[in-house]
Amino acid sequence: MQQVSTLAKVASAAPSASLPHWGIEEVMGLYEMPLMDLLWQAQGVHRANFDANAVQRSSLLSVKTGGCSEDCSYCSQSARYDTDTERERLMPLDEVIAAAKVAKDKGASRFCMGAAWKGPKDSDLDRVLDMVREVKALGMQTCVTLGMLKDGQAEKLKDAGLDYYNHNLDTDKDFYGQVIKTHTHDDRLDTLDQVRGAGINVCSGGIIGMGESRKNRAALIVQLANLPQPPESVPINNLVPIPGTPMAENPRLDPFEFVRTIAAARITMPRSWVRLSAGRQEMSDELQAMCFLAGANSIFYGERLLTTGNPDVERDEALFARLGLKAI
Ligand code: SAM
Ligand code: DTB
Ligand code: SF4
Repeated sequence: MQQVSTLAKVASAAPSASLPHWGIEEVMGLYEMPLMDLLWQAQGVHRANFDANAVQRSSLLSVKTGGCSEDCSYCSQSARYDTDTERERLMPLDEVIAAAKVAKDKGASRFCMGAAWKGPKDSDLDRVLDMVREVKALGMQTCVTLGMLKDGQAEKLKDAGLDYYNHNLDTDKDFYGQVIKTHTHDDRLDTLDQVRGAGINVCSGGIIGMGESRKNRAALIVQLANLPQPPESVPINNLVPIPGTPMAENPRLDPFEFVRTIAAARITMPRSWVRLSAGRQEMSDELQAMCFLAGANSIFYGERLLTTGNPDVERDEALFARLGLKAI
């Protein structure tokens, strides 16, 4: 019975159909499928909605680093943990533009600027608005991730030309309090509402490998897929364990569980870009290829994420060539 209803939903993932509501048991059912069947199903959904050989590339820049008031247990930038990350003030505009030009020349289509804030002060937001305008003027898509937004801030970002706002649900609502105590899952949802209301594309996903259960992972996927409108972009991050944080010694997740999470995101959010995000540096080329087969069609591109490393451009170019992937 379970299998029948899931298959019907997958069939309804055709580009023109309205999107169904997902239940936790159904998504658990996806996770429990034999891996080859799951990949087959995910690949079918992927091909019905996207060019299966095209991968979008976004470059990241940390424009304000460290010293964050929040206590996210995975994060190198929280002021509460003794990590190697050096604090840096909000970057001058010219340095941001220079970095965006380099990213564009290397082949990134989107430039994402991240700030270690609980949320931006209006005076800081004004400086970020200039960054958005100038990056947009280079002909790149723009994305920022600045934390929680107050009334009116999303509209200002929209007016400056922002294409995407990244704000991850990060983990299942039921597990959230074990990872973060300084704000709530509902706070995150409020900001997503503001972003959506301002007409900005939503980028929202999560991190796995934080000690959550499979059911927590499935619940995160359900919570993302059942948003009033699914995010246009869904980053799936594998925990990068950061020395000094409470998650420094977390055991590594089975890589196939990561692949299953990508497939579950692809099947439940058929028209969203699913991004194979943090943790790629530690992945083999073969594991990354399996993630693309599971329906990932976007990556972070360039040597750095925010404070940690990412595969270098030469390695990614070689991987794209070996797999016959085209960059978009
Ligand atoms: N402060 C803002 C916020 O929390 O939304 C923006 C920056 S925050 C670093 C952006 C996202 O990076 C987090 O929501 C989390 O999903 C991801 N992230 C941070 N540290 C990570 C880590 N060690 N491993 C994997 N993902 C991580
Ligand atoms: C997202 O989901 N992953 C990116 C981006 N959005 C901002 C950040 C990953 C950060 C990994 C750890 C670090 O470099 O500090
Ligand atoms: Fe701050 Fe964002 Fe890191 Fe949380 S994830 S500590 S809000 S920078």
